[in-house]
Amino acid sequence: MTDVDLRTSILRHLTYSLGSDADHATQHDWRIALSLAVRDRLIENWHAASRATRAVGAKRVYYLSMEFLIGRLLEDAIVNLRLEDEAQQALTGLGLDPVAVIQDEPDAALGNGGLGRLAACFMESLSTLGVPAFGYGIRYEHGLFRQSFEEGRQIETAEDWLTQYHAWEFERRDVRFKMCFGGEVVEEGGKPVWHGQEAVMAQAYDTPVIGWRGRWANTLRLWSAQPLHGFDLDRFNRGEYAAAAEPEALARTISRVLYPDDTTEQGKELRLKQEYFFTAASLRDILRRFEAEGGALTDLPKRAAIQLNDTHPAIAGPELVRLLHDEREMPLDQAIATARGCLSYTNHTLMPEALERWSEDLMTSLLPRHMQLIERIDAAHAAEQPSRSVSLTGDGEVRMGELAFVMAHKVNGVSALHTDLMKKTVFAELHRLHPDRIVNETNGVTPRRWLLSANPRLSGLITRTIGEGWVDDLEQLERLEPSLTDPAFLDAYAAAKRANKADLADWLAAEHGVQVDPDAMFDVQIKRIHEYKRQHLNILEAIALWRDIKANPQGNWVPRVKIFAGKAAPGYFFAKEIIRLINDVAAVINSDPETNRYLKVIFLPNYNVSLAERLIPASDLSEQISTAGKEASGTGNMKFALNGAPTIGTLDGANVEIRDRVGARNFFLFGMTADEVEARRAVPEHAAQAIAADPRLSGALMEISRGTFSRRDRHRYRGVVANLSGADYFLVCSDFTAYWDAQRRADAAFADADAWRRMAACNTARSGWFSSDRTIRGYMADIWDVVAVRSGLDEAMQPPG
Ligand code: CJB
Repeated sequence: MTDVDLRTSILRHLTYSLGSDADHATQHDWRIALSLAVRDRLIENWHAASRATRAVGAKRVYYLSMEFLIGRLLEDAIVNLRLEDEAQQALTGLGLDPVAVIQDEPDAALGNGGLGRLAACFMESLSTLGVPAFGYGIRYEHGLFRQSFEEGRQIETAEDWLTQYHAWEFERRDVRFKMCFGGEVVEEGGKPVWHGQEAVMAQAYDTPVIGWRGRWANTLRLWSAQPLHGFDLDRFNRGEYAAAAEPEALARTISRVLYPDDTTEQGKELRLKQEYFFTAASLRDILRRFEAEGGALTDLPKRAAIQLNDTHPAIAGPELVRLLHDEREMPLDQAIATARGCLSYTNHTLMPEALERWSEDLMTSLLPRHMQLIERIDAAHAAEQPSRSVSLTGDGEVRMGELAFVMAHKVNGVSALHTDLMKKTVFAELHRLHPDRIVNETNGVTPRRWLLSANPRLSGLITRTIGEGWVDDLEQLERLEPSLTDPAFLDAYAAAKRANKADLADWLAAEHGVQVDPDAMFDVQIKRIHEYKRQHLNILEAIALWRDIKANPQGNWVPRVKIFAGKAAPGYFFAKEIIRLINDVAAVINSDPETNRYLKVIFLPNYNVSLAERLIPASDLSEQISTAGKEASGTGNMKFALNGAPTIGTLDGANVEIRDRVGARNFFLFGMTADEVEARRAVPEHAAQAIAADPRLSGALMEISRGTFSRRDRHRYRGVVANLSGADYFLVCSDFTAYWDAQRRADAAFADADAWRRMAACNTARSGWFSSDRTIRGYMADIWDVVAVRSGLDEAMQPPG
């Protein structure tokens, strides 16, 4: 149906795909009809991309990830296919509100945070660059939980995006594999053979991922767990109604829910099952494709680059060895070398609690053959080391980080600082043994979603100023540099930001009943709630500022709106206390008539990709205030800089590289460095010292202690205060004074409107390097050894639309 205009196509889908008509259609019907009409426009290029890949026998990238935080897909497709105007006209012509139709789509929240969103940006960049790629993951029935607040507390409810018809996926009934767990390994004909005990079917669902201008599309293939045999009719006929459905329910459990833990490993059996389930199904699919195309198995590394996104798919090492050695009779050493030639591993955190370890008992009972192979791999690796200092197992556990490292030909960190710390800390020994294995690939974000689509006012201005080339060559933003001294450009830049802020203020009033002044500074911290990210440092500063304003209400205060959003892992008590504290503080401060012209605090519920798209273009100040050495990279920091919100931040993760690029004068730096953090922790009573030295800090803590924010429950935050004034592992108190000072520098800078808009525009002009297109080019050259296929084939493909 690509031969007709979009309006006709929408109406046809409404009639023939949905069985509805214009008089009765709901918003949902219109949204699905539009989605199908847009989808029609990309299918031919999607097929052409796989034909072109097969025709040249190209090497493919396989990105294995437990999480793909893709958000809404309709607007992304419309933007990448350049259908904005046509869609707008078609919808308004049909009497519909385009924004409402687009926003009717639920977010696909198949991820927790940065790691999953990075995978989604990478998929889009791979398609934009025309690199043949598959993303492999799990089709969770329930993505990340929905968050609401009850008396300030986080309440979690199940997310159910799949209860609505999902217009973007195709079930592939011909792509399904039987996956086994448990059982035993027996010798048969002189070979070990694994007889699994429990089995489920991995069923593939494909979603096309369209690149910029629709020239290329790759596939996101998500596995759903299904029973081998459906419903048990015999049991049903015997009257055992619930039992008849049991096998189905059990099998489906594997792809039922996304684990809501971010950077904390829980060691749950179901989690290991999920990891093995999607990894093994993906490898089987990769081998099936390779074998169908023909070639010697030892050539697999020439045709398949398999990226492990964190350790979650690290079982790929032993599984690929098993498929090659046990099932295809490749000698063990050769199988290990072949697997290593394909595999590479990205580390996303140095936090010890995030590095996965599985008990050997659990591994042996669930994956007995893999446990044997891990021991063989370990022995082969030990034989290479003079001191035999590194082992894949120990204390009854299998170390997945070490396993991934040993089975990968390249291991990468996600920012320069993080990669450096990897070499010095968690992987120091392995780095000594394999000095060429660790490389750095600083993260990036896709400019199509995070600038072009999320911020049409700013992207329109940029395009009017330097043309449209920046969209897939983001470093062209440098060409804005001469305009940074052009008052007309800066006026237009400031007007775009002001209009975005006014939209946000309207939305806050309409949806959340809070009034904010669009001329106040919008100071935004949005990310997972975690002690290392230090939302509590931010709220302590808010309390101190409130007290200062109260002490001098006639002062020359710079009005601020502090906006927070983010979810805490349901089992992470302290993070949930931070959420409650922020909500409690907001309630008191926002209702204080003496101060609320100057200071408001808002915690928006249910942070997700769509909320980020709404907030970032309307932000003035980006809070990136983690304890140095803890945030591997950050990617929100890049989105803010690109959208003209200068950072207040520590020298952590990619902040370091952002500051290098935007310039020290356009970045509010504060706090200890990673080295200083280590030294400071060793100082006895460091928190007490810091509190004694800063009356604002002690005043803010005292205010919490005396119950100002505790409603009827005076001791509510006793634990929080005890933590901060005691061990204070994340050094909130020790960094407080420097943070306060940096905030006042930000106030002074904001008060000079001309200087501020130049600073904001500088951030945009100098953030072009943080495109995920650049990151993917780095992986292609340093890790995958793949080339784009698109070039030269564009002509042969269908032009979009
Ligand atoms: N990260 O989101 C997660 N989950 C984890 O389990 C471990 C790390 C984040 O990954 C991002 C992408 O690399 C980083 O930018 C971020 O610093 C890190 O916390």
